Amino acid sequence: MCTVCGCGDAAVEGHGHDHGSHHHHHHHHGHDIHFGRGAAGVEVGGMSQERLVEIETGILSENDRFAAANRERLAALGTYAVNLVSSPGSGKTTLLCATIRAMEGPVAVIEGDQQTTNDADRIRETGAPAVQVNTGKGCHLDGHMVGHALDHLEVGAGTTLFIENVGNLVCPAAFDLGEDAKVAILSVTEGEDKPLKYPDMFTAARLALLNKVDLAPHCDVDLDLYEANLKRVNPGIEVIRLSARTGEGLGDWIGWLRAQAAAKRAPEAAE
Ligand SMILES: Nc1nc2c(ncn2[C@@H]2O[C@H](COP(=O)(O)OP(=O)(O)OP(=O)(O)O)[C@@H](O)[C@H]2O)c(=O)[nH]1
Ligand SMILES: [Mg+2]
Repeated sequence: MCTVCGCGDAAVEGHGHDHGSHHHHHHHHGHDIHFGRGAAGVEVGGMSQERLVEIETGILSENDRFAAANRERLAALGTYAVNLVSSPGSGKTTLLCATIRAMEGPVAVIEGDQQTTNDADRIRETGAPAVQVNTGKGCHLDGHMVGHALDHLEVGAGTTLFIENVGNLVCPAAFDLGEDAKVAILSVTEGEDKPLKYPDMFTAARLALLNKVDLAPHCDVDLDLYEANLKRVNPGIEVIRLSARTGEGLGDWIGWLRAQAAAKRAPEAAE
């Protein structure tokens, strides 16, 4: 759990416990330590597991109320929304700019960063409307922030709303914003083991975009293993390999968005 946001949803959502080990500490050579095996999925010095679960449940249920209101509002407007989550620098903004330039139909963007309006400025250069949300010490967007940002955007039937979350592979996983899908972006330079080391994010995501494939020949990266590790954490996750720089795979991603938005408008027809 981070002391700013209190996130760490393992206990609340009932997953994330015991990632694969039935060994006790003293069975390990090298004295490895795991602080995430209690009911709260996390330890904070001086606090009981029960108190931690209580705090997390309070924060997340409050967030869920705002997220539900956003979801209702977006459904009434006929707007499809994705929440883009990733570590810093995986290419969210670059990919968004390329996506906006390549896709048809209206878009709107909410940009989350601790500081600066750099990313909203980059989005506005494409001609798309964007609202920057600065979180200060906050490490993720929450439902309340997104509700306020929506007040400053014109979204309507057929609009695709992109929410670029704060670059952070941990905390944004726990916070529903009212989106239709979380989409995780990973870049080939980060290493194939990231899904295994930060599983909550990839459990929460419906689609993983494996970005910067143009750099794969320069990295010691095994793309098949990268994909296998994603499916180990989340067997249902879809994966698209792409490059925001060369445009490779961009059509598949835009096709995915189009299909998801169509399924939201006419759920029975999409079956
Ligand atoms: N070679 C290559 N570089 C890329 C690609 N996509 C993004 N980059 C570069 O990666 C760097 C980070 O890209 P951003 O789009 O700012 O990443 P971000 O995820 O929005 O970063 P934060 O918002 O700070 O978390 C920039 O230098 C981009 O030019 C790609 O597909 N290939
Ligand atoms: Mg960015």
